[in-house]
Amino acid sequence: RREPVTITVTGAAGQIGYALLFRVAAGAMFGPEVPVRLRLLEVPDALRAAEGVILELEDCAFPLLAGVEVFDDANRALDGASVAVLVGARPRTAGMERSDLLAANAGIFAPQGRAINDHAAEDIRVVVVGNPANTNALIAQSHAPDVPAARFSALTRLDHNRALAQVAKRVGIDPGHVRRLSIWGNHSSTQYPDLSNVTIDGVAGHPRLADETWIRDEFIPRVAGRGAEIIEVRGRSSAASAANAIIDHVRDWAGGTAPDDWTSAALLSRGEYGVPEGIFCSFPVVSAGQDWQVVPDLELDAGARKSIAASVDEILWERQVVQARGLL
Ligand code: NAX
Repeated sequence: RREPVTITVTGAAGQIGYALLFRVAAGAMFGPEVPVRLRLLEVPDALRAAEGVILELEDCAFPLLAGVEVFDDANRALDGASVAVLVGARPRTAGMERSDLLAANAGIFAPQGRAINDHAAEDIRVVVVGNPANTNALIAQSHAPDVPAARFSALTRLDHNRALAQVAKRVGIDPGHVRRLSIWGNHSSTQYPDLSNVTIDGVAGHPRLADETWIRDEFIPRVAGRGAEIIEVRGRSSAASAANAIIDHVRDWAGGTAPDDWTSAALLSRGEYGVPEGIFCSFPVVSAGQDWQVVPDLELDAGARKSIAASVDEILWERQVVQARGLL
């Protein structure tokens, strides 16, 4: 048996936390050989609810769960963390401006970034889930100057998985046959799900995926609007599918992506594909078990460039709001 991996989850008493923690404790992130130690972070008002989740984790008698503790202090929760899943965020409430939402979240992600800088393990990997995820990731990363920027990411794997599922349905196969799909831009309704490189069983150019009208009027709005659709149908926002995407993201980052495939994650841009430096943007990415790498040299036609630019503009606007308020 190997040494336990320390995983910090914030917002642990929330609905994503409830869908995530039991699977992580069962070994879904690091496999059946690797014990996990969970450190949970919650706001004081939700500590008791988080303690209830811990009681249930205990009652599962998971053989891989080497320990679980809850804190209301980010420095302690992130102490020794090799993985930080930052889920807890300030939700948008009625009458709240988007700019106020950005500012409220900066107040959460700045101290968490500092806590990661000062207390996390050498091999820390951070995935920001709480919305607005791209900008929250930028705030956390910018408060962790001693941690390589490549250790920070924001989650767009749920968008990626949603898109894989829609493609599989369209073609009439299982999602496991679909590869090389890309989510570009912001984790928001402006994202650009890109089918131009998709292969089905290794073959590009499937005729059912070449229908521009379907892509524009059905596929893209379906994927970009899926979060809203889930709320409308289920009555609550996505939780189990978000937890599943978090597990896929960390598993592929630490364990590596499949040789003939890639996935999507939002990373700090270094200017790839003309995306301005210094914002978190979703790209097609691979991992060999170390850092994420943006897939190089993909062809983007004029329409794709325009769609990506529109989403990038939204990320730039978000950055400008937090910058103007002195939060970066
Ligand atoms: P919930 O409201 O069920 O849970 C959030 C939890 O975070 C609450 O228990 C709250 O007490 C806690 N929290 C708030 N501030 C905190 C802080 N400063 N430190 C620690 N904990 C704190 O929301 P849930 O449905 O779990 O969603 C959480 C976040 O994920 C939301 O921001 C949501 O928008 C975002 N999502 C992001 C997705 C993505 O793909 N990137 C998809 C799913 C989800 O919508």
